[in-house]
Parts: sequence; C-alpha cells; structure tokens
Amino acid sequence: MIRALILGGTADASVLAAEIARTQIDAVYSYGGRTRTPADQPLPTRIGGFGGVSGLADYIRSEAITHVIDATHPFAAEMSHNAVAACAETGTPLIALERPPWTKVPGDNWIEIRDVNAAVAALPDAPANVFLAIGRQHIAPFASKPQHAYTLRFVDPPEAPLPFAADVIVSRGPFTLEGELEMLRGRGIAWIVARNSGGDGARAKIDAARRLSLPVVMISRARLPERPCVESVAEVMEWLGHSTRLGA
Ligand code: 3Y8
Ligand code: NAP
Repeated sequence: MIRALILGGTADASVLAAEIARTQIDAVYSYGGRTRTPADQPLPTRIGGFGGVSGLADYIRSEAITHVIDATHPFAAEMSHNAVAACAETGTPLIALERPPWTKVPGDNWIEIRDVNAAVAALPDAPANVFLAIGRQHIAPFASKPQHAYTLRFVDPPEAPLPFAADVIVSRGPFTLEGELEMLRGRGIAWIVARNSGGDGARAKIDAARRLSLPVVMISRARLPERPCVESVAEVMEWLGHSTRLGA
C-alpha cells in the first residue's frame, strides 16, 4: 500500500496534491511553515520543519511513508538535500517534481549571477528604483547599497524592521502580466532582481521586464543533489501508479 509524503509549498505541488486526492492515494502534504496562512490542500497537511535529516527519517518511519515526492521550490535547497539523505537512510523511494528554469528569449536583458551578494554588486552605484522580487529571507545584503529606492514584495506583512528603507507590496501571487506592467510603470522601476524560479506563478514580471526593456538581475539556481527528477505531475502519478502496479 502506498503512503506518500509531498514536500510542497509551490503551485506545482498544489496541482499534484489535487491529482493525488482524486486518485485516493493515501498521502500527506507538508509545508515548511514560512507563511501565515498557506493555501489549503485537499490532503491531510502538516506544517513546519521535521528537525533536519534525522527528523525527516523519523517521520518517514513513524508515519509509515512509502514514497516521498520533493515538490519544493528550486531554491528550497536544504529541504531537497535533506530529502535525499533521509530517503537514502530509510530506503524510501524519492522523486523530485521540478519545473525547468526560465530561459532567455530575444528582448530579454538579463544579468545572470550566482547568488544574492553578486546581485547587489550587479546593481548600479547611481541611485535607481529597484524591485527586489526575491521575497523576505534574503534581502539583507542590499543594505550595502542604500542609495536605491527599493520596492519589495512579501507574502505576509513584514514583522521585523527592514534592514533598509523600502516600500513593501504584500501579495502572494501568482501574478499577471497586466498587474506587473502597471506596478513597474507606476513605480518607475528601472531594475528588477529575481531568482530563476521557473514556472508560471512568477514569470509575469520577467515578461513585463522584456516589454519595458528593463534589465533583470537573474539569480541562477544552486546545484541540487542527484535524484530522480521529473517536470510534470503526470510523470509523478505514473511513478506512483507504476509502484502500485508492482504491488509495492
Ligand atoms: C510557504 C505557500 C500557489 C503557490 C504560489 C510558485 C509560485 C507564487 C513565485 C515575486 C516572487 C518568492 C516567494 C514566490 C513564488 C508562487 C507560489 C511562489 C516568489 C508560497 C507559499 C509559501 C511560500 C514561501 C515563500 C518564501 C519566499 C518565496 C515569495 C502558501 C506563497 C519570492 C520566491 O515570507 C517568507 O518567509 C516567504 C518565503 C520562501 C522566498 C523568500 O526567501 O522569502 N516563497 N510561497 C511554503 C511553506 O511554508 O512550505 O503560502 O500558500 C508559494 C508560492 N510562492 O498557491 O499558487 O509556485 O513558485 N514565493 C522566488 O524568489 O521566486 C515571489 O514576488 O515575484
Ligand atoms: P529551505 O531553505 O530549503 O529549507 C529550510 C528548512 O525548512 C528545511 O531544512 C526544513 O526544516 C524546512 N522546510 C522547508 N520546506 C519544507 C516543507 N515543505 N515541509 C517541511 N519542512 C520544510 O526552504 P525554503 O527555501 O525556506 O522554502 C520553504 C518552503 O517555501 C518550501 O515549502 C518551498 O517549497 C516554499 N517556497 C520556497 C521558495 C523559495 O524561494 N525558496 C519559493 C516558493 C515556495 P527541517 O530541517 O527542520 O526539516
């Protein structure tokens, strides 16, 4: 009998959860507990960390999990590393559901860099209106360039004081091209900093930047550990169905 654990937190994970609920496969959906009111899921849901690799391995054993699907965000690297280690330790089949990165198309003006510190360095010295579309957790390094007028976008209102003066938009997405064009034009944004999340939920700002000929400082993904990886919910369902067929 299958009992699947979905490491979620993305739009793709929500689509997978709906499909799994429809097929009546026994499953649990897991959020990391980053946002105040995460979207409801049609599956039993747990919220919060497991307590590192050992905590996840204990959870897999105590909850009799037979399959783990890592459907976390491409930048949720620590969770992905822990899933590989815990599944190796417990001998549990693991698959990752990961959308491909966005690729440049004619008209895109990307400055591709590896991490947030390089993103700060890529911004000009002369004051500019800068939109940081990288969430809440990794904005501190931009305090070293306080001359810019920053716009941030968070899922929840900021709880702590910000490391630099900034205007905060509170919105969880997904975002639309029209909405992004209006926001960027209205604020006279001249630079965008983004992470190459892939998927549709956040790509509107990239399309809007192209339309407005704005430079995008694009943070590339860190390398994730080797593990079986698919790009579609259908392939995950086949993987689960395949195991069911073998009576696992
Ligand atoms: C808690 C679940 C859906 C899922 C929505 C996707 C699309 C919108 C794009 C911008 C970029 C950013 C951020 C973003 C996107 C989707 C998807 C995606 C980027 C929720 C969610 C959780 C989180 C966590 C949150 C992070 C933050 C990152 C905002 C739910 C809404 C910037 C990533 O305040 C915090 O601590 C927020 C933390 C990790 C990155 C960061 O470092 O701040 N996502 N986002 C998940 C959990 O607890 O396990 O609340 O319902 C999910 C979504 N975020 O329902 O359609 O699928 O990718 N999320 C980035 O850099 O791309 C926004 O603003 O343009
Ligand atoms: P991370 O840095 O890779 O993980 C840090 C720790 O958070 C993990 O070691 C684990 O704690 C806990 N954790 C993360 N995801 C979890 C999950 N789905 N279920 C249970 N625990 C989880 O993670 P992150 O980048 O902060 O992302 C957190 C969540 O937000 C994930 O669900 C991710 O899919 C979602 N998200 C992230 C981004 C992004 O830009 N990073 C964008 C959209 C959505 P323990 O070690 O204690 O187990």
